[in-house]
Amino acid sequence: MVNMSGQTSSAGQRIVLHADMDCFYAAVEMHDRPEIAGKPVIVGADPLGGAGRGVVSTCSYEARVFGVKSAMPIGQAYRLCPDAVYLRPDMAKYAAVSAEIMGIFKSTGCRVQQVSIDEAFIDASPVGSFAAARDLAVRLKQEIRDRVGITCSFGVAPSKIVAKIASDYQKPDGLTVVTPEEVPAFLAPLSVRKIPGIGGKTGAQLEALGITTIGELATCDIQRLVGAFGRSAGLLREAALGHDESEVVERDGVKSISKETTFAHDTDDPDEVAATMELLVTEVARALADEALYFKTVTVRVRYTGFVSKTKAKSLLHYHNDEAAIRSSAGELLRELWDGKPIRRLGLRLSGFRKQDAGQQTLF
Ligand code: TTP
Ligand code: MG
Repeated sequence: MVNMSGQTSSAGQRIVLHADMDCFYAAVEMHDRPEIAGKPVIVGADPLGGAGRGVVSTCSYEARVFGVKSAMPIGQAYRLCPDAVYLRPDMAKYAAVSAEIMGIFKSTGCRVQQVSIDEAFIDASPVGSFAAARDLAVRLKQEIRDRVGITCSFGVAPSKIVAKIASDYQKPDGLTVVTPEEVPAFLAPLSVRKIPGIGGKTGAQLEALGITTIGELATCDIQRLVGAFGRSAGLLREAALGHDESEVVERDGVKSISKETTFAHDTDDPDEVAATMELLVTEVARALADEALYFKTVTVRVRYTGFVSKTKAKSLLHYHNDEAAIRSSAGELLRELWDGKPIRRLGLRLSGFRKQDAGQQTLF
C-alpha cells in the first residue's frame, strides 16, 4: 500500500503515528452491550456496595465526569458514582480485540510497535507527508469504528514522544497533527506532567522549581535542572524540546514479565509481605494485559537479610491470563518458600507465554 523503501519520507522527515483507544475496556463492554452505552461504566474490582477491595481498571468518559479514574480504589469510585454500571474485566475478550486492532495497523504495511494492550506507534514516514499521514489516521480511525465498534485517538508528529503527547491532546475520538514547525508552539503551554514518564514525583520537583509548563522546561537555565536532577537533566530538556530519535520497532515476543520490591526495612511481618505480594500480583497482571499474553509459569523469589535468595517456580496445566490465577499460584509458592525469616526483597515473575489460551487455538 505504501512505499516501504525507506524509513523517512521523500522529504527525509520522520512521521510517527501514535494511537490510543478511548477508555478501552469500558468501550469494548459498551460495544458488546448497547444498553449500557452512554452510561457511566466502571470496569474493575467488585465494589460490594462500597466495601469492595481492589481498584478501577478504567471507566467510561461518562463516569470520569464524577471524578472516577483508573487505579482509584473501587470503594472510592462507588462513593463518587454509586449508580454506575460496574463490570469485572474480561481480559480474554480485550486481548482478542487488541489483536484485531493491531492487525488493522499492520495491514497498512507500515512498521507497528505495540506498546500496551490499547496503544501502538506506527511509522508512517513512507506515506511521504503530514497531510497523507493525517488521511491514514482518519482511515484507521474509521476502520476501527467499523470493524471493532470503538473510538480511538491519534497523534501524528515527527517523533514518538510528540506523537504520544498529541494522541492524548484531544481525547476521546481525537486526531492531532503536529508538523515539525509546530512542535515548539504545541508543547510550550502544556503541563510538564504531559511528558510521558514524568510522574507525580518529578512533576512536583519541577513545580517546586517554578517550572510548570513544557515551554518553561525547554527554556529554563540548564544548570538549575542539573542541580535538581543530575544526569537526567539532559533527558528532561530533550523531552521538553520534543527531541526523540528512537525508532518505531516491531518487538520480538516478550520472554518474561517480572516485578520486584525491596522493603524499606527487612520484614518478617506476614501482613506486610502479603500486601507487597498483592501489589506485585497487580503489577504483573497489568503488564501481562498490556502485552495481551497468556502465561503458564509463575516464579516467586525471596531474598533474605544477607543476600541469601530462594526461588521457586510452578507451571500450570493450562495457559491463563487472569489475576486470580497469578494470585493463587504466587500465594502458594510464597507459603512453600518462605520460612518466616526477615525478607529484604520479594519478586514475582511470569513466563511461558503464548498469545492465546489453548481453548482458543484452532484445530489446525
Ligand atoms: P489507558 O489507555 O491508559 O486508558 P483507557 O484506554 O481506559 O482510557 P483513555 O481514553 O484515557 O486512553 O489504558 C488502557 C487500558 O488498560 C484500560 O482500558 C484499562 C487498563 N488499565 C488498567 O487496568 N489499570 C490502569 O491503571 C490503567 C491506566 C489502565
Ligand atoms: Mg487508552
